[in-house]
Amino acid sequence: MTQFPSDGVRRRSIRIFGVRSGVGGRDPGAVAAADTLKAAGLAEHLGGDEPSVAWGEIFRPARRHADDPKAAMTRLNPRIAEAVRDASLAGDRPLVIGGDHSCAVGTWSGVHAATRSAGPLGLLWIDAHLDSHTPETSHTGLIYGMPLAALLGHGDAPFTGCLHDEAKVLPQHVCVFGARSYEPEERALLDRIGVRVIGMDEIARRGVHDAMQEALCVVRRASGGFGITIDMDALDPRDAPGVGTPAPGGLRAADLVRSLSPVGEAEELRALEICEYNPGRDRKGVTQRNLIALARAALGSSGVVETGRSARIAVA
Ligand SMILES: [Mn+2]
Repeated sequence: MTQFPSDGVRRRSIRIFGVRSGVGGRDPGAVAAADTLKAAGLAEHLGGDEPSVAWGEIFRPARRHADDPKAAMTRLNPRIAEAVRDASLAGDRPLVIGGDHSCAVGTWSGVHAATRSAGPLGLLWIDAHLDSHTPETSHTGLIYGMPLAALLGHGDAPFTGCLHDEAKVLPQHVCVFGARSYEPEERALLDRIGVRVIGMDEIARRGVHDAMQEALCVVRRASGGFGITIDMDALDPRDAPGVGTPAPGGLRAADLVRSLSPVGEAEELRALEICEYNPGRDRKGVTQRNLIALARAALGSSGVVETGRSARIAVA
């Protein structure tokens, strides 16, 4: 097992990977997210002297698979997974920028490969949707609706078997947060295997902070550390118009930033993934700004040179 710095002052470096692909969804606009964020200075927004932040590879599917999403992601996900695994093993904290959410199979298979000797991995899935269809239950066949099921071991072999032929996360260590738009079949799968789903109706009743406390408890029960994947459509369309599949009635950005800020101090956070940002649909850069704020909150970046654990995120 890799030993990570635990002195409470030095932070792991952040390695950013991009996925230049929207092939898994209905609207391919997420293909432009990584390049747009790189040009907008995402690394600089996250940086300072600590943590150090650097871009790694930006992956893209082979052109010959442009019309075959399953073939495209069958080839691409293991490449993402290997890069994420290697960065994790080197002691870095990967930040993966999708792409549509089908790249989550690669991201979390990679983190799993790096941490499986330490124990199971927890996963917080922040999303308007459940992404838990299998090819048998999907109404559309679109693979961006399937990655969570695949990571739980349900679905097509090329996805469930990415790097290791085993489930990458266990139901008791997964929490879906912010869901409000899904089909009964995918909810039935998650209910049957025992995944905690905290939907928007419950969040509205309890408050974001209280609900997030429970979600973090669920994923932190896993002894191998935990990860967070954020689908930008989890946010209310007022705060994230730049997504391919908007769903009204979502999380307000400031609430989510505030509730994720304590995570920035968590040494057990293995990786962060942010998907489905569609720059072509953004309005006045609001989605991009909120994406950067979420990444800074979850990764504990102050954007200025830090002096240890005292740095905090300023929430507007
Ligand atoms: Mn999603």
